[in-house]
Amino acid sequence: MEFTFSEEHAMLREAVRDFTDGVIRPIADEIDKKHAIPREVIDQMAELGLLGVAIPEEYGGAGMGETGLCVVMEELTQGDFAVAVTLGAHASIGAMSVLVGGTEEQKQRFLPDFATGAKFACFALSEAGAGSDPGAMTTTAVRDGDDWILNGEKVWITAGDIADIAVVYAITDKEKGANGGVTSFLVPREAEGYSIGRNEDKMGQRGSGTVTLAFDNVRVSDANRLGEVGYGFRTAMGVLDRGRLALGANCLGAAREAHKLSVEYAKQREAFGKPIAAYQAMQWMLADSAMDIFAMESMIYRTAWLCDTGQPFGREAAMVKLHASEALCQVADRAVQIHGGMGYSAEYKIERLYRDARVTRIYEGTNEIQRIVVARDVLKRGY
Ligand code: COS
Repeated sequence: MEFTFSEEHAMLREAVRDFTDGVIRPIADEIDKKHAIPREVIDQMAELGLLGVAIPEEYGGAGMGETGLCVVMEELTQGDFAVAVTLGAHASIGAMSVLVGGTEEQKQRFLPDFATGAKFACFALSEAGAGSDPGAMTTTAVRDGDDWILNGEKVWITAGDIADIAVVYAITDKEKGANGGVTSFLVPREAEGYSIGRNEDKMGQRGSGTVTLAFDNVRVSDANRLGEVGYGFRTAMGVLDRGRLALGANCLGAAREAHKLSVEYAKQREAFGKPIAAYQAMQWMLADSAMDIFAMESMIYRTAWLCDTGQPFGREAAMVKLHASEALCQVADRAVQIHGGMGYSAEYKIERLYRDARVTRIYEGTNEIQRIVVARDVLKRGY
């Protein structure tokens, strides 16, 4: 048993850390306030190879697996959650839809452009009436000769504002429902009838675009149907397994940052004539956060190893998502408490970290859904 990162993964971490410190940290506050990530940041991440970090080398990516993607997510999120989650929309669930559900021809056609960032992808599954229960979606795709005609509306689509290609999940057989009745399509943004709605005004992660995508008689070639007809739900679930794992790594990064700032503050801030770090009340909070971070890290990288070695990891990914998001919210809450009034002021990073953390218990499948995934698997496969 070994608990070390490979040399490649260690070098990747160093490179992303330098990028985060040099490029993202200095503008993170501005990204939050202006609700926008400068395009150059995305382009620089593409130049660094981060957009294709988990795409296999044979398709033009870095071939560093989910472990590599988790390393990238953990480091980037320490600088800014919105930047990391934007990368995730593309690298973790958008492009991954092709890797998980695409044919060999589609992998060769789409992944090289996704790897370089020549094309940016997003993942369009949720609808206003179908969030936790995506099988209840109403977006339809109807066959018309060599094409499909898509109609419907997707909501809460991260990076839908900048994506060149949306992976859209649609009903192709209403009778069959989720299992067998959903198919996914690669839809280019220039397609006629494709429109991008307003950017959601969110509590946190405000720099990332969260938009509605509407499809009004959008014609999509059958060549852009992702995998088999009726396999869309399975593809979505397989992709979300990866998305949940990568989100865990986001939570780890954010928790590390909140904890680091808390330790520094507790050592420097004085009350009753000594640093507050000298008081047991503070020490217990710091100890609990350190423990949470250790547990997150252990779960995340063990699950990434399961994925990268081709073993089942869906249950573990759901546990990672559930645990890491709950733990992050606890760590962020303690960080505010340790910082006192400073933690509540928008002038300090802790306030943003606290706001950014809250949605992690909701998106990528609510934590209530994660418990269902875990419980079903426990009852099916045992432990
Ligand atoms: N990997 C691959 N295939 C999977 C899968 C997985 N992890 N989980 C389910 N499937 C497939 C199976 O093939 C299953 O068919 P079988 O019963 O033959 O095995 C089929 O999908 C249907 O699965 P299930 O019956 O479990 O579907 P449900 O409608 O009951 O939904 C939950 C299950 C609730 C777990 C699912 O709808 C879910 O994850 N919801 C949350 C969605 C979400 O995360 N949304 C946020 C997206 S924003 S990025």
